[in-house]
Amino acid sequence: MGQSKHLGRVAVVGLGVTGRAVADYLETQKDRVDELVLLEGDDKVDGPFDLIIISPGIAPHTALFKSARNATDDLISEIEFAYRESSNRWVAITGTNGKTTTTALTTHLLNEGGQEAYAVGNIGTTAISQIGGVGPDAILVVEVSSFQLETCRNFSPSVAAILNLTPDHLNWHDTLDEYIDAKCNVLRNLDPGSLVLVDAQNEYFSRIYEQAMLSGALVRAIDVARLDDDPLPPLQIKGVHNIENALFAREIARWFEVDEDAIDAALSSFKPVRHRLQFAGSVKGAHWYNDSKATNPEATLKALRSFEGEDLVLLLGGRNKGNDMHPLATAASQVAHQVVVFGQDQEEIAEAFDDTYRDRVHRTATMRDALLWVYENGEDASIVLLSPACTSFDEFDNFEQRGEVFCAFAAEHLDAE
Ligand code: UMA
Repeated sequence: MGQSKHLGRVAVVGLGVTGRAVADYLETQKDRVDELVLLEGDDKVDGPFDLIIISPGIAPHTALFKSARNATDDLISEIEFAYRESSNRWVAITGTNGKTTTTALTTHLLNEGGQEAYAVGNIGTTAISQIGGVGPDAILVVEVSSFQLETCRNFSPSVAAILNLTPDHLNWHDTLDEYIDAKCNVLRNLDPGSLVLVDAQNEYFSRIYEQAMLSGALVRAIDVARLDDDPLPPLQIKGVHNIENALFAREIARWFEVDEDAIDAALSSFKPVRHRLQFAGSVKGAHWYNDSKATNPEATLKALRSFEGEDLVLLLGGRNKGNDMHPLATAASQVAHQVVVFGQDQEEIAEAFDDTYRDRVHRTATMRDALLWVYENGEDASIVLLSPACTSFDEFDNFEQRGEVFCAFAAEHLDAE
């Protein structure tokens, strides 16, 4: 806990949510900083620096990242920096999908169980902006992305949960191996008394389990197949993946000694996170769901699995992050009867769906057009699902805005009660 350590010459690279929060924090620590340099975009880092805090969106293969690496011996993420600056206990939640819900749910269970806990990290609130205002016993529950883990060095959470892992972000990490390694970075510095939770159903389970065992911490496998032995109370969040999320969150709450009654009550009172299979209302007899947070095919697939047996129209598209859409197209055909593809990469996506769907693939220029198309042509559907499998940046500022537009459209056309 180096709260009073002299920081020397410091650079903050990337000035989005992360960079600005770090810069604000450093402003409050002026006596520990000799010089503060803020950089982004086409800038190059010209060192040497004692410390560089780099934003998660800047990938290791970029010139900016490489120049930062050459300019210091201490290139770290904002999570690592916040960890060094705080003396709190941390719970790290990582994985490909389900991180945000599990982070929010874990925080809810701890708070309802009488503990002071905060949800931080990739979920949207930076850790560094919170550490000054929390009590000494507070628990920081951090949703941590592979981008952030790549530049963690000493980060040692009390609990590390690795939810499912599937190929994602391969335009940021060079290979799947690197992606898995970055996720396993969360295990690197664990104390023997800490807890690791891994997903027993995951494709890469044995590899992750092995690494977890090497960490020396206590390792537990979370297995949704054994739910009958230890059932959950009724949940407001939908889908098998949310059962998995709830099992992880419950195990973490138990580890912090929240009592069973409080856990059950909190599991039942937890409401879905916005933009994550969020019910937006009934329009012309169909239930409309906003799953705008699904920015990769695996997340979309998970959403689809929640609706097996329904007559579903799937809305997807936007800007693809380099993912192969063929496996999604094949799997989707079990659930989605029609597909509306929109946005920048619609050609590539629609082609992947054409083989299985033929004339049941419809193309529209934008998501807004897709909504109108469904409204006019989707009469037979019981479910309308926006789960884009792509980022939103071709049409919107972010996935939140995309989801809000979807919900606003549904709200305007709601069936009478
Ligand atoms: N920038 C460059 N060069 C680059 C890339 C970015 O200069 O090559 C600059 C941009 O000009 C901009 C800044 O860096 O000024 C943007 O930083 P950023 O892209 O790292 O994003 P932040 O605004 O700092 O938000 C980040 C996370 N974003 C990413 O990891 C891409 C947010 O997660 C997170 O909520 C926030 O920190 C707080 O921790 C979003 C996300 O999309 C939700 N995450 C990915 C995901 O969930 O799939 C990992």
